[in-house]
Amino acid sequence: MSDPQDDAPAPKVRGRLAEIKQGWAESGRFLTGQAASGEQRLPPGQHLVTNWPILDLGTRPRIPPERWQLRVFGAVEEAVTWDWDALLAQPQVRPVSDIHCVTTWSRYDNHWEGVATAQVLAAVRPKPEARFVVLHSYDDYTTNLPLDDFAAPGALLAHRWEGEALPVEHGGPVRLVVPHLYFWKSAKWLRRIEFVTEDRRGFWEERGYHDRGDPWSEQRYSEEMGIEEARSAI
Ligand SMILES: Nc1nc2c(c(=O)[nH]1)N[C@H]1C(S)=C(S)[C@@H](COP(=O)(O)O)O[C@H]1N2
Ligand SMILES: [Mo]
Repeated sequence: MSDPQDDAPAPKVRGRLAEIKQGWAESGRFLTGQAASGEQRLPPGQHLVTNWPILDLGTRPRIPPERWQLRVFGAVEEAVTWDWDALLAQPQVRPVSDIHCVTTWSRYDNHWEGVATAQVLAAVRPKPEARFVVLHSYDDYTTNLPLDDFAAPGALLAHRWEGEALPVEHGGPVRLVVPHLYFWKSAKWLRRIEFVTEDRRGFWEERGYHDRGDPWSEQRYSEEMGIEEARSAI
């Protein structure tokens, strides 16, 4: 099945916040250079918040659940398209996890509900050569993940948060949640999941964010930028 958006150009950075964040990526803002120590729950350079900030490119697509569809395709044995009913017909999980955003806020104990990414793998059966996943969203945002990170325990396609339908501004009807990586990897308004054999950078990864984004080793920005250069730019 071909999707008319497959060759769509990169979305415009519309919001002021997105512009500011792109500037931060370019200047290496928020790099502390500290290493994460042992048992601490808060990754280095992060501070705790109790609200839930909203971050995106400034376009918040409103997709009613009855019009929402997810295409899962690429290097898989069996591509599938799930509509809302098909998503709800999958086994549901209710993990609790912390959010760590590259802009330095973290939010503890988020109660999610949805479909484990492991269940997505079981449905499509990635080919042996599939090594990365590209997420495509309804706002044309993209982000990339190694297959192992996508499939990690705790990762899910979330449609509920704290017992309520996931709010539109946080990516409803359905978003990805990959709690062990910075939150830019958790695509909101999820539309397509593409399994690929070679890594392909997404929206922020192309603009100076780290390819993997592990908060515990402060993988905020691309190594190509150089940590000294990044720090001296703060
Ligand atoms: N589709 C889409 N997903 C996205 C983004 C976006 O702009 N579009 N922004 C990312 C970034 S940078 C962050 S920090 C989180 C923010 O999620 P929140 O607004 O629910 O806190 O969403 C991520 N997922
Ligand atoms: Mo972010």
